[in-house]
Amino acid sequence: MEINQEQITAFNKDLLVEHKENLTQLSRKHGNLEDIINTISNYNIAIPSWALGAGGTRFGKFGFGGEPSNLEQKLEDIGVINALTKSANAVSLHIPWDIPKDANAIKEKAKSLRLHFDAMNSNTFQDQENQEYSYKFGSLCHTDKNVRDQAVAHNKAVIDYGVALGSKSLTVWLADGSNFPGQLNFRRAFENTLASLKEIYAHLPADWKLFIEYKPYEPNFYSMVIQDWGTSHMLAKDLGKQAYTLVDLGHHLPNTNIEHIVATLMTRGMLGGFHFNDSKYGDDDLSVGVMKPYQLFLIFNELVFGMENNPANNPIPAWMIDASHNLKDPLEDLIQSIEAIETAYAKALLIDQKALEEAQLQNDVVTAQRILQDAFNTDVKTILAEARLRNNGAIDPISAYRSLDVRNVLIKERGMNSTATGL
Ligand SMILES: [Mn+2]
Repeated sequence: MEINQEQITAFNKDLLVEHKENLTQLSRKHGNLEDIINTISNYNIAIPSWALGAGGTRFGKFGFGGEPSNLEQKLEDIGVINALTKSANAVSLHIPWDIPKDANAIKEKAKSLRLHFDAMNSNTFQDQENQEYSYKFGSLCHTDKNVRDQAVAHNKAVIDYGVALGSKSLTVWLADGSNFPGQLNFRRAFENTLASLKEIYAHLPADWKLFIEYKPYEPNFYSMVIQDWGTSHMLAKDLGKQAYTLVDLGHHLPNTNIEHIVATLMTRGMLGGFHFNDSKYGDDDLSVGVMKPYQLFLIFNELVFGMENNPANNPIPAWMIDASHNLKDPLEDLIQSIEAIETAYAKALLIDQKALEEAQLQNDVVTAQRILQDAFNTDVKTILAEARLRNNGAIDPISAYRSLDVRNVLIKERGMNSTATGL
């Protein structure tokens, strides 16, 4: 299914007058909003190819109709999200779940939907059919060189797929670790991982980046080889200038001060990628902003400050939604996540940075808190709607999605029992 411009324009028609009134009111209160509207209208977040189907848990998976059953259909679904939000113009591919059989045809398909390929993702956390060696006891860290070689070769192959599609980066997340004390020699596992990563790094084209994602626990519950940002940072530093740390919001122990980590990494130009989701307890992969919107806003405060004050030359992070959709229609869930991300971003852009710095220098704690909370408490829905409108997107994407009856159209096209590859 493809959504055309006439459908969106027709949907917007009824909402236009009220929207313009809201915008006038908001501008009267907050002054010139042009810069913020422009920043939001230029902002895009990659959608991972595994996010378009029903997500599973350890206990079950409940499908819904019309899931995309091949890569072309996944691109079409991202095309729908992008047509409505104008904020999702990239796809992040997972190999081997979504191996492009004909790279040129897939590239053309993406181009026709005005999409491009963001970071590639390798997978050495599962065994694939016909695989010679098992990753049961790790991949890049494994005690057996044969297993490490196989995992390195897989990552190199993922880079090659990405080159063919025009991607410019590889994200490595490892499930490697141990479940029991004594199972793994921490230092040997670290050194093996570094040596394997060096081989992968050597295969990177000169204009590519390597993102190293960390996670404190799960699937291993005693130790993870790349457990935290410090370990990721050490590995990236040892690899070289093209390697960066990737922050996934769900990959932290409860109550970790993630905004502080973001600021620290940006001090050294080491923040390369960012995975959005939300959680109540662990790596819950819930819709972005559904549990801790204030934390997300504080993270964006650091991102905005870091991007505006950037002597360490951080790249613009590779943004991606990394959530799972067990209950909601994934397309609606992704649209909600995009809105939550842009809400936090727009609110962070409203912060009066000069006044905040002044308050900090005066140690005026009360004023500093007020500046943040005033920005957080501003309703920025209208800013987001205006940003979408200027790109010919929908004023209210979820309502547009429902009024166009997208899910039922997809069910008619693909049937009730189609399933997407992924976890
Ligand atoms: Mn992630």
